Amino acid sequence: PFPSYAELQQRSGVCRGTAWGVFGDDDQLGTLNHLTPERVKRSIASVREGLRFTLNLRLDAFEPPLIAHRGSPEHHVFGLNEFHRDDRIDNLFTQASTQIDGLRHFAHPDHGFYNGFDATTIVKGTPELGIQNVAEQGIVGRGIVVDVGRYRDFLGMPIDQSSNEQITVSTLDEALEWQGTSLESGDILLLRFGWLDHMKRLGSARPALLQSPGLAQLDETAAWLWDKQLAMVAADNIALEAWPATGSPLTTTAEQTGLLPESSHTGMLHRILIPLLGLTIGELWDLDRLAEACAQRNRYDVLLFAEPLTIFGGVGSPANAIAVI
Ligand code: UVW
Repeated sequence: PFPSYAELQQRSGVCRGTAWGVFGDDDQLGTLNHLTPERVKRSIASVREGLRFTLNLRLDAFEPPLIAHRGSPEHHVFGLNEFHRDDRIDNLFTQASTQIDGLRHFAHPDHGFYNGFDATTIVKGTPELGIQNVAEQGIVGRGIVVDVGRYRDFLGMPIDQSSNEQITVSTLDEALEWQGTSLESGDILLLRFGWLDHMKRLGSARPALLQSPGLAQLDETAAWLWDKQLAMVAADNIALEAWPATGSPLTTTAEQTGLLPESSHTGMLHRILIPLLGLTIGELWDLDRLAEACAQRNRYDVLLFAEPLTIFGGVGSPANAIAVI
C-alpha cells in the first residue's frame, strides 16, 4: 500500500518525513511516477471536442523581469545570407516565465536533495535529478483545473491578488466540490488563483515588490497534495505557494539554530514539496482561457501535455504545456 503523509512522518532515520525510497532507491522522478501507462491511457477520455489550449506565456512575458535575478531573454535573428534566417536566445533563465521546476530546484536545509542525492552531484554537467529525466518521459496525464479565483468570486469574497493570502486546503476542497470535480490518483492539479489575470491587467503598472496569493505554508498543504497522490501541481501564480512566504512553522532546524540565515526561502513549502516529497511544480501557467472554457462547459478535466526542454542536469525549464478538452 502507498504510504500516507502521516506514515512518512513515522519513518525512522534520515527518511523521517520524506518520501525517499518510496518510488525506488535510485528514483529521480518522484511523484511523476504516478503517471502510469494505465493513467495516461485513461486521460484520453478527457478529450471530447479536440480543442487545444496552450498554457504558456511568452518567454519574455515580463519586462522588467518578475524576479530580479532572472533576467529577460535576448532574442537575436540573423542570417548567413539574405535568403536565410537562424536565431539564438541569450540570457535565457529557464524559470523566468511559464515553467516547470524540477527536483534540483530546492534542497531541504536539514535533509538535502530529493532521495538523498548528494549536493555535490547537483551541479552543471551531471545527470542527478536533472530535468532531462522528466523530458525523457514527457508529462502526459489527466489535468484537473481548480478555479479557486472564480470560486472566491462566487462567494463574494474575491482573493486579494495584491496580497500573499494563504489559500488553505479546505478552500481547495470547497472549490472542488463547488465545481463538482473529484481528484483521482495520478492527476495533475492545475490551480488558477486569478493572479496572472490580475498581472496581465496591470501590465507595466505592476508593483516592483511582488506579492501573490497561493498555497498556504502549512504542513497540511503538503499532506493534502501527497495523500491525493497527485503526479504534479501547477498554478497561475509566481511560486505555487503564497509569496512572500509566511510559513514560520516550516522554518527548518538549520534556521532555528542559526546555521542558516533566514532568507526569502524561509518557511517555503517548496522545501517540503520538492526535496522531501519529490513533487515537480509548475508556475506561471496561463490557465485563464482554459479555465473559462471549463467554466462554460462545467467540466474541469483535461488531457495535459508538458514537455520540458532536454537540458542535461537542468533545474527547470519552460513548461511547453498544452491542454486538450
Ligand atoms: C520564487 O522564487 C518566487 O519561486 P520559484 O523559485 O519556485 O520560481
